[in-house]
Amino acid sequence: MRLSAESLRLYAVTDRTWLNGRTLADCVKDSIAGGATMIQIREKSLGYESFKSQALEIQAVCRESHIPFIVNDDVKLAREISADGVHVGQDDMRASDVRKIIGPGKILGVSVRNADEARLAQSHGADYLGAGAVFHTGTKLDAADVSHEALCEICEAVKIPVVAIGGISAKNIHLLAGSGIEGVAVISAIFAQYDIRGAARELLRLSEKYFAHES
Ligand code: TZP
Ligand code: MG
Repeated sequence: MRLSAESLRLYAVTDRTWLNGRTLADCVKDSIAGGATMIQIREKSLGYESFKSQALEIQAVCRESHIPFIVNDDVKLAREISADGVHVGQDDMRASDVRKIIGPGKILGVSVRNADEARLAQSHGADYLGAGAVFHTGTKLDAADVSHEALCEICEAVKIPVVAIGGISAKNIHLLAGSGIEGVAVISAIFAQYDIRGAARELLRLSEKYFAHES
């Protein structure tokens, strides 16, 4: 599946912390019903087999909705189950090595914190970048801060699309307007909500308002 700017408008990244009796697949379905445009499975506490079975369930949900399904960190699993793509951080496998493993037709996302990392990731074959944390987040405790200025520099430095991540909610998303991002990647503002569908709907509305532009 090809990556479009629209796919990056509301990138929902999973976290099983707030399931409250719901299944992850149901939460993902709700997020898509609300308007999530791309899904990443990111589950740091699951062993390989559980991660794989969750990934297969979420992949089926994404296929039904025709939206890209991305696996966090685990490049081999992404290849094994033929996910639409994989997302790696600066401490994971090098983007150029990931690209060799997944091939040219898959989506490769890379987390970056500054313009140098952004340029390097682009030259290593990244299709999109995740830049953050742009706001304070309780979800990733070791996240580095990316200032508004640094976010603008990242967007300026590369031709590939950039999404912001970290502490983004309906209350602060407007502060990212004008930075050059194509959309937002969100965990708790969707998956920690009781009304996942409503939360996603409002975030998509705001993301389209601030980041959809003729390109
Ligand atoms: N990378 C940088 S911040 C972050 C990740 C994975 C966590 C984002 O979670 P939330 O709940 O949207 O702040
Ligand atoms: Mg990682």
